[in-house]
Parts: sequence; C-alpha cells; structure tokens
Amino acid sequence: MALFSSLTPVFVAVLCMIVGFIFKNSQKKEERRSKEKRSDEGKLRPWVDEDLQDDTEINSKDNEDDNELLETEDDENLLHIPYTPHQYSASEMLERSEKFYSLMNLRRSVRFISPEPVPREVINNVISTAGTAPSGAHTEPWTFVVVSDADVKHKIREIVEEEEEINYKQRMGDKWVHDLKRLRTYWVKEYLDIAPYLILIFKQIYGVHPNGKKKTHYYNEISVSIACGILLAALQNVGLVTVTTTPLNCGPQLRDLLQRPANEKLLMLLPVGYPASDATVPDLKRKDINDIMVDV
Ligand code: IYR
Repeated sequence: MALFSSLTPVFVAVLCMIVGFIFKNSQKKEERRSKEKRSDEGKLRPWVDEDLQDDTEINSKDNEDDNELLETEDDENLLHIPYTPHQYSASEMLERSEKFYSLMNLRRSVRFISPEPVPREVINNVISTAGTAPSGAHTEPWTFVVVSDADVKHKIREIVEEEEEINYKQRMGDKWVHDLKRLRTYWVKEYLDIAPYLILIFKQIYGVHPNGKKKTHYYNEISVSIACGILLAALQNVGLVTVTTTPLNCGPQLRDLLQRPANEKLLMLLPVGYPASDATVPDLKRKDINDIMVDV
C-alpha cells in the first residue's frame, strides 16, 4: 500500500503526459483536416480569385491595430442634421420610375467600343456619382483608377489577355466556357486598347488611420459593388457603354502596374466609351418582374 501511494504521483504524471499527447495529436489532425479541406475547395473551385476574398470578419478579429476605437472625440461630436429632400407627388414618382426603368433597361454589356474621345469632366462626374454609394460605417473603401494613356492601356491588355487565355483554357472549365459561347466572349479583348478610358475599381480591404494604424473597412466588397452599380447607372445616364469585367487572377499584376498599395484589390475593370457604330449585342431577354419579385 505504501509502495502504491508513493508511486501515485508518478502514475498521475504519466497519465497526464499520455492525455496531453493524445490531445495534441488530435489537434494536429484537426488542423491537417481543415487545411486539406481548404486546399480541396481550391481544387474544386479553381476559378475563385484568391486575391478577392473579402476578409473583413477575419481581419476585424485578428487585427490588433484596429482594436482601439476610432478617434473618439470627432466621432462623438459628429452632428446629426435634418434631412428633408424634395418629395415628389405620386404621379411624378410614377413618371420618374418609368423613365428611369426605360433608361436602365436599354443598358447592355457592350464589347465594341468606339475610340472617339469622351469629355474627361463627364468621367469625373460619373465617378463622383459612384462615390455617393453607401459603405460600411461610411468608410468609402474604393479607389477608381482612370486610365487614358495608350501605353498603360496596352500593358493592361497584355496582362489581361495572358491571364484570360489561361482562364478560358484551364481555370474556368468546360462548362463555364460552354455557357459563355453564346455571348461570344474570348480572351482577346481589343476594347482594352480602343476604349478611350479604362476604369479599374479597387476595393480597399482596410484603410489607414491618420496615426498610421490599420482601419477596418466593414463589408468592403459589398460597398464597392454597390458603387460599381451606381457607376454603371451613371454611365448609362450619359449614353456611354461598358462591359463589367472581372479579370480572374489579374489583380496583383494590375495593382503593381498601376502602383496601387497592397490594401487595394481589383474588383472590376470597365472599358468606357461610346458604342462603336457597328456594335452588336446578344439578343438576350430579361426576366419578367413576376420571376424576380416575391410578394409577402
Ligand atoms: N472574364 C472572362 C469570362 C467571362 C465571364 C463571365 I461570368 C461573363 O459573363 C463573360 C465573360 C471574360 O471577360 O472574357
């Protein structure tokens, strides 16, 4: 009995080591399993643009820098002011809604763009309009890069075509390429040289406080996507055309070319101009309102 009780601490220590070993091993296995799962997802979805993950939630937990609250004095003193925009009568509303719908219903993705110059002021105004979009915590997480220089446009074309050829031949897969056939899209994109302007829209996945610390950009991808939608409407409003392109895997190279910082990720590339005189579009139909709306 005495022998047994003197061995108890040794026995407990050995037991602890065994339990600890088993626990560590199972943790390692779990880590390996989730790593494998992630890389499997990557293999299953080779077309997912790795550069484009919206990691607001992940970052906001990990981001030590941003755990301190925003400059509180300014924020606490932010005035809330009356908002009394003009109210239209019911008939005016109806007329305006019909007119706006008719205008927007004429919008098409146009891949044949005229080289005819477009007034720069108009481009500035449509971008100001896009910048009126709502954004998470009013962080305005967007950068609009306007390219008109022929050499830069050509370099963009070279980068995009090189990657798009790989996308079409390897990353997108047969089904996707087949689904696009009727739209007659290819990796060759003349409009990148021809359009008077290329607008590259970057989402800022975080910002920088005046004191140099990182600032969380909540819902940055949704915010910038809304801004892109407003930009498309503003272009339509002035009779310009574009095609929404999201060049898969070109982000880092285009960011380097345009000397944008690491917190900016390319979300969309819009060639902008007047439609070419011989432009064509596929004869697509839109869904009826009853197919897109549900009344509850
Ligand atoms: N990004 C490619 C492929 C493409 C993808 C979709 I989804 C389209 O609606 C059209 C094209 C390209 O721009 O050619």
